[in-house]
Amino acid sequence: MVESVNRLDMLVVGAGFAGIYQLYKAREMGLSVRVLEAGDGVGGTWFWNRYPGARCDVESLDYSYSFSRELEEEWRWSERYAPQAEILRYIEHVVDRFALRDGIQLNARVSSAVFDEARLLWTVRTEQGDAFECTYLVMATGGLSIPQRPQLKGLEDFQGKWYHSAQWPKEGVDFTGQRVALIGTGSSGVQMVPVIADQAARLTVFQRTANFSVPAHNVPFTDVALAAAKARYPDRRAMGREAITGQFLNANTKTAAEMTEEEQRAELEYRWRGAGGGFRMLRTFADQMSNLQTNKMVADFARDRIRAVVKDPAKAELLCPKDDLPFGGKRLCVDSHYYETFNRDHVDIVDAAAHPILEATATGVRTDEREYAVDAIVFATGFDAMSGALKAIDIRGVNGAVLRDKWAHGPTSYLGLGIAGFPNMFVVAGPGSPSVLSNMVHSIETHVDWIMALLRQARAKGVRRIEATQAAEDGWVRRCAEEADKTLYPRANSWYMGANIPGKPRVFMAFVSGVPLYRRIIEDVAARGYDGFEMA
Ligand code: NA7
Repeated sequence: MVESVNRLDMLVVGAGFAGIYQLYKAREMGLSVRVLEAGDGVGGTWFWNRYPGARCDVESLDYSYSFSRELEEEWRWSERYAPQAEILRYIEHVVDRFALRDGIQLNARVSSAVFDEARLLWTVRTEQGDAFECTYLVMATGGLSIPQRPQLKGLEDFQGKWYHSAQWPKEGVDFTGQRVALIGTGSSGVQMVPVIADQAARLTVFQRTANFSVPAHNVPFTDVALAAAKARYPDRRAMGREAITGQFLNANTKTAAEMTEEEQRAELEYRWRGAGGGFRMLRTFADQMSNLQTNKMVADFARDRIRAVVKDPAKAELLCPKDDLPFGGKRLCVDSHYYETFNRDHVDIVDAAAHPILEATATGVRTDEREYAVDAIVFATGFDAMSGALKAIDIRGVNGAVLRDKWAHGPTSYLGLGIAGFPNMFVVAGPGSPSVLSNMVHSIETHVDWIMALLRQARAKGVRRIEATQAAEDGWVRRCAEEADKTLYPRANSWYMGANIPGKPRVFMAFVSGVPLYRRIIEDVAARGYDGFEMA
């Protein structure tokens, strides 16, 4: 049988925020382009993560595309923090509004991508048996798209139902009257707890590490508030661009030492409640992610709030993060009534560090202490973050070099955008960039715009092969490590460090020094004619 191969200028892997914008921009430039998407719908993260309470913890006005003023004007966000279903509707709207649907192939999980040096083409294959050839390959595969679940002995014998937060059934799950075990207290678990508690007869939360969570202060938008916010949209976007996380958080520019105790207290209070909320707490003091003493001040404040809310002192102590975890070292959780939920009689917390879950039984889960009889098990146990999605694909570059092998000791790249040995392949919002520490949509737009400018210039100059040099990549990897080492981030066993996956190399995978500095760096590279890239 002769295999039919589709030839395109560009293939994009993934139809989340990144892939959709990449498609839009590639079409604008007149490229023939297709997006391959594993799911049977668009939306990426927002397609898969349908668990109860799922919402974005970056404010909706920021966590949205900025490329179209009309889109900004016409879309109506209902709340300060948008729920999953609304974000998915927004993405669907964007796809229709910009007539992108015919460029997206669903149910197409990419299994391999192989570079042909002689023809300067990538051959991309899907698990479903399709094959494509393309000049440019853009990996828009997401930082949190490979769900991670502990290999729980006996799960196959469990007679109830079990779920993973990122593989949630489309039809939803009704836990009414059920006894539910929830494993994991990262952002997903923290969002789920209050909602499942409303339905379940009993909710037992298995916590291995207590993380910090701050109140979202989520509110519905009134028409007046939304109109006022939209009138200032360009300013808001401009301030976001200059903010370290790509969203305006009213960062305090003073270190703790530059403030009186009274001022410190007022700053902490402002960020915890009222006009604050959410990630503003990460910007309480300019030095909170570099100075242990300052960080401890924020951490102690947060622990005091937990103790003030949770009435049972034993539960409160368990929910308080330990001293060795810096505030913000693991990604900060943003919640709506998480701690309050533990005041409900039918909600309990189990110390899964002291008493690890050993196995599932036919009727529940067993720790080294006792068995918990449950009807359902919910895994909110996270992802093989950042490098997982690219390592899941068999990517082979120059001379058959395998990306998985190259990344055996941790992901490496130049600027997070290009990888030596893998010409004409670009990564959007991947490791080596600040994206996972930022407003992801902002970082995605920055990356795609940069890639398109590079391709425009390459085409104008007749360049057919673009490849990061090994020296440039080595320099960038060093720089990322040096920047991270100036901070408290590497102290935490976070998914930023790969620490949540047994055996995964322990390296800090993001560029930690913020969106504005990163943008200046990549713009300077462009201005110097893309130094660090070989263009032939
Ligand atoms: P996270 O943040 O990686 O959280 C996963 C949680 O699951 C975390 O509390 C883990 O504990 C826990 N976990 C993982 N494996 C186990 C086992 N075997 N036993 C007990 N507990 C376990 O994933 P999320 O989905 O919540 O959030 C991911 C990102 O999505 C989030 O950061 C936002 O960016 C949005 P640990 O801390 O490793 O001890």
